[in-house]
Amino acid sequence: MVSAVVPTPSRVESLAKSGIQAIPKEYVRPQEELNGMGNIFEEEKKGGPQVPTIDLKQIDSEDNEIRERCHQELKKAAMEWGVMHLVNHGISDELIDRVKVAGGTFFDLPVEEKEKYANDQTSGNVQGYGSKLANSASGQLEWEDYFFHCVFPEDKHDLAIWPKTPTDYIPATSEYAKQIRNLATKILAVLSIGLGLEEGRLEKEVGGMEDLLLQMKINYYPKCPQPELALGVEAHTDVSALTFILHNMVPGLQLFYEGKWVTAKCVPNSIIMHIGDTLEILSNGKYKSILHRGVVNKEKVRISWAIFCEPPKDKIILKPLPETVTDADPPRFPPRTFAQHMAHELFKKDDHDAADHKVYKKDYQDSATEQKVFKKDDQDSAGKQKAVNKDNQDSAPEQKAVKKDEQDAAAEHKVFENDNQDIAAEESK
Ligand SMILES: O=C(O)CCC(=O)C(=O)O
Ligand SMILES: [Fe+2]
Repeated sequence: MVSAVVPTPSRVESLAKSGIQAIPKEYVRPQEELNGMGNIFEEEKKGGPQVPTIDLKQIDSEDNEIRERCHQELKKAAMEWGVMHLVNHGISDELIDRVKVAGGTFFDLPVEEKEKYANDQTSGNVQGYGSKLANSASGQLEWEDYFFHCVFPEDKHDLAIWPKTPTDYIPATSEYAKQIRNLATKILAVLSIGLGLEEGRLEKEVGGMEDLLLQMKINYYPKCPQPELALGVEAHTDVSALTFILHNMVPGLQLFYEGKWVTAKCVPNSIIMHIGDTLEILSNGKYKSILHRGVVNKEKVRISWAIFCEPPKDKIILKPLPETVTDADPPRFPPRTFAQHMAHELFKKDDHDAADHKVYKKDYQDSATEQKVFKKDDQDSAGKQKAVNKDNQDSAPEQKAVKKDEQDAAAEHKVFENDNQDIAAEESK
């Protein structure tokens, strides 16, 4: 007997290539999330506040005044926006082109070839080729496929799971990761000085050369027949210390700045850098981790290459550094390991209590009350932890994978996938 059930392609690329004119309902975001989502090419041209561009040419200048000016600009952007375009970052255009060609060539392979690298989220392994699976919290999906793997340090990356085609993928991506790692050290030094700390302090606080883990996520956003209804990556903050992003010059990144979605322009030869939650916590909120999302379009495939620089999951307790705390500015964040922080982000997402959603919204929009917010979070967290554990036991495989991922540093993007559908919903209320 022929089954009447047509299997839904699990890859967004296959769905996009099937010629559908309307996207399946799982990809249609709730109305509240769709505010400010006009045509991304039009949005990119708009005036108004712009993501700052920081020129790093003088980051190491021997001239104190010139060096200082560069450091001040970086610090200001980290405090006001928490995201910036870095230019003259010291990584050659040739190497960046190789990374983009390698990732692009891999994604040009037929889906069946890429499936050989498919991850197994049901067993908690998110490394490899994947797409978001429906989760019990919302059943909502994202209009993207991705490739996710650890790229640094070398003793923690598993070359066996990296794409073998094209042959330049491994050399180009490894070399780029090494250079990003060195750039991270320089940036962390400037941000340390910006807080009045010794220049090596933040580097040490996030794990140093041995323990800071760099994970690459190549986001592949196929053309979408109804881009005004979908999101490539839903609204989230990065949990990392720093994130570095390349893209193929197709607009799509939006930042939630001063209550409005701002579209990042495509700046040639730049690397986008985000301050993540880890540095926001260590600096007691002085450096910002900005809410952002990925928007899709009808005309062009978009690809971005994000490298998340993450502290080790259990070794370090993240909390505001004593030097960033005063009587007038007490700790805004309770002590948590990185794994606990990721789990906490996850429950904020999973919690259907309307009052808690308001608290979440306040986290991002009202720094004056942030302190109270976290106090309340802490009082509630014991109860919530139970709720989440239970959720994970009886819900879809993906959520189980996420639970397991709390023990697995590869989890970061799972948190993205789960944590923020509700923030965007909240902010538009
Ligand atoms: O595609 C982008 O520009 C952003 C993707 C992103 O935010 C992420 O992967 O965390
Ligand atoms: Fe992100």
